[in-house]
Amino acid sequence: MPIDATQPYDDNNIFAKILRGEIPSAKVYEDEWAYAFEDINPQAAIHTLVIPKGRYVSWDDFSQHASAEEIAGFIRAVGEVARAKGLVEPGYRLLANIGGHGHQEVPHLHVHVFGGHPLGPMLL
Ligand code: IU
Repeated sequence: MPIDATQPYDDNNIFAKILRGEIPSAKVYEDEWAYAFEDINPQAAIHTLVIPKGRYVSWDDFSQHASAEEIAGFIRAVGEVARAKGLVEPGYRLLANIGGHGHQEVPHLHVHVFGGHPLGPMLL
């Protein structure tokens, strides 16, 4: 079920539990600002999720309330993940779903990193 992106942050959401190490995840990258792990239900050969360490429900929440340092750190981390996965030369795709129409299912901001083969035109 998609979430309401205007809801307050829920510390019991599954990605909060992954960040706290309460639920295992296949870690790809971590720094001060972000944590990245393999999507449990991959939609491409490479499908990694990057999440900010801060408590942000969605892109809307993050873009309004995160500090400039957090925003810069998170965006740099997404680039680091793509480089760590060897995706820069062949290319890759980033996606963030936001709220109901965006079909966001987990209420902690995440950016999907897709790659590993030609992805074709973007389909909704
Ligand atoms: P969405 O953008 O909120 O729709 O994407 C949620 C993603 O989180 C989706 O690709 C799931 O496969 C993925 N995921 C996960 O990797 N581990 C989990 O425990 C759960 C969802 I729940």
